[in-house]
Amino acid sequence: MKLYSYWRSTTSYRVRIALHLKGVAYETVAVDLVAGVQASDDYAALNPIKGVPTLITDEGHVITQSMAILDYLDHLVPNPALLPRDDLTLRAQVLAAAMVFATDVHPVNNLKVVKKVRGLSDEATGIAWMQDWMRQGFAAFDALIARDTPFSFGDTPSLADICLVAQAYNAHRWGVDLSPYPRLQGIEARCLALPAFQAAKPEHQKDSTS
Ligand SMILES: N[C@@H](CCC(=O)N[C@@H](CS)C(=O)NCC(=O)O)C(=O)O
Repeated sequence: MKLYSYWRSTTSYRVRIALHLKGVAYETVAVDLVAGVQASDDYAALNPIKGVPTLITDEGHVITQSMAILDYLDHLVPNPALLPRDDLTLRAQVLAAAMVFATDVHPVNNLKVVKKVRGLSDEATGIAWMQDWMRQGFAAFDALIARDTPFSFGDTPSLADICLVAQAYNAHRWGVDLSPYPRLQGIEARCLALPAFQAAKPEHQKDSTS
């Protein structure tokens, strides 16, 4: 498979984790978001909303939207499962926690949105904007997950953990203190101890400039 990805993109990070967890071989095509490559005609023809990631399947099909790609991968390679299959309530709860980051935090903190906020105000306001949405998201996620499991909902990482780890990367990047959420810090550490999460880390990508 081919993954159009940017090393620091949290949505790309989510998909990289899943590809590694499921042992799917892929090649990375780096999309330089800082240079604006996502808005080029060639890339927009693949991904009309002009964001990463985009997955090209082995059959040559194009899949956009990180959550749709994760769903595809979870069905293509069922084990390890990213979402519970038998317990429908638990499945919805895991999905709901993941969506705190995927649909409440990420969209308002996306590069193009923060650029607009900065344009209307200044750099410091843009950073405070991101920090505020992240803090609200971490507090909500912390309240939604199970209380006494190694990962957010069980003994193995789920979609919720994938979204948490990617969002936590952005929190570290933008100076959001996670110490008010010791459970989330513990889960992040347990995830990052796993080879799949290590391989997917932004700083381990070939387009990393860190
Ligand atoms: N909802 C989309 C969002 C994709 C997206 O916009 N990703 C960010 C990087 S995390 C991006 O490419 N931003 C480009 C921009 O804002 O110009 C997804 O989950 O795939």
